[in-house]
Amino acid sequence: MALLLHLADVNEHAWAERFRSALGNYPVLLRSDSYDPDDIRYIFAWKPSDDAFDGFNHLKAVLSLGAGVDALLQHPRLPEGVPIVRFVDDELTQCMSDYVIASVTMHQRLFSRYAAHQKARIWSQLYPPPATAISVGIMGMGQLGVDAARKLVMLGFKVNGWSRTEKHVDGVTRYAGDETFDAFLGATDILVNLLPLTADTRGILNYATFKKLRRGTLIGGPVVVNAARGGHQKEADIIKALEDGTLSAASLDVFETEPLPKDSPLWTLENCFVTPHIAAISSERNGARYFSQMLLDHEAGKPLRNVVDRERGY
Ligand code: NDP
Ligand code: OXD
Repeated sequence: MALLLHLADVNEHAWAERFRSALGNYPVLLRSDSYDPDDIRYIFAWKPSDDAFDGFNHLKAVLSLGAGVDALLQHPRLPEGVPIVRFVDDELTQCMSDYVIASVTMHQRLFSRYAAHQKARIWSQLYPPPATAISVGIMGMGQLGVDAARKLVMLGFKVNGWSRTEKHVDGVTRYAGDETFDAFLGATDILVNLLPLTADTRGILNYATFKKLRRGTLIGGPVVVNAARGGHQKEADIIKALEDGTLSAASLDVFETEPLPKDSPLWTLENCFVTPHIAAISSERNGARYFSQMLLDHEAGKPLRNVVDRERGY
């Protein structure tokens, strides 16, 4: 019995050390170690290569370092029938809410305009509307969306939440299903994307979507904040919307191609705020603790938690 780590572009050794101290005698292996594939019961994965799961016939679960599992679900040889457990963590949720609140309040206070004015030495007193006049629409009312929604309500914003099924959150206006999408957009000044990337949600941040957002409340026009996946956004459409005023600004943490190519116009558009996919990263300390406890519980006969629904795609 053993746990195998299969991690790309993160510090595999640091994760292994954390897992070893949390798992005690339970073996933790790296791909560079020698082992019998039949001994591997769990694979802890991040951006696994195409052959990552080949030859492992006794897997009990795949553990996803990321909260989002879109890349894992698109893996060409993901073993059928093996449960996938995703990362759910209070600190990660807090970090995402921090990012959302920072972005929303920045746009509500028109800081992107003032940054441009400062550069041009323009003294122009635009009075931002109060938070209570602004509607934030959150797409995706799951682990992350609900927390961000609650915190924005506490700050005084009007909050709309859109999900697949109805979600009740105090102070949040609910919208559920495709048939409510246009009404949700029409009641939203600042659109925040916290959806999982699935066949249904790919490309949802497009020009037609932006055109349906509410105008007239936020000076300059509506704003988009994407902290979920680059596959949700059509970057050509975002650029067009930022240039023609359909959107007054955007905050983007994720991109169609990551790292964002050097020649992308998104880098230099004055009303576009780029961060390098850091809205909420999985901490080694919490991740190793969470998955180690899950693994030990499962070995003791308890059910796995936060198992991904492969059919639904999240
Ligand atoms: P959850 O699975 O907890 O929540 C997903 C939400 O999206 C649910 O409310 C679900 O509806 C809703 N949803 C799914 N499909 C649709 C649809 N077709 N139409 C309307 N609503 C839909 O996910 P999390 O909140 O944990 O995470 C969301 C995403 O955030 C992740 O998948 C990941 O891509 C991204 N992420 C980004 C990070 C970053 O650093 N940038 C860090 C961590 C996560 P319902 O409630 O009805 O099921
Ligand atoms: C995640 C991410 O899905 O970091 O956890 O994007």
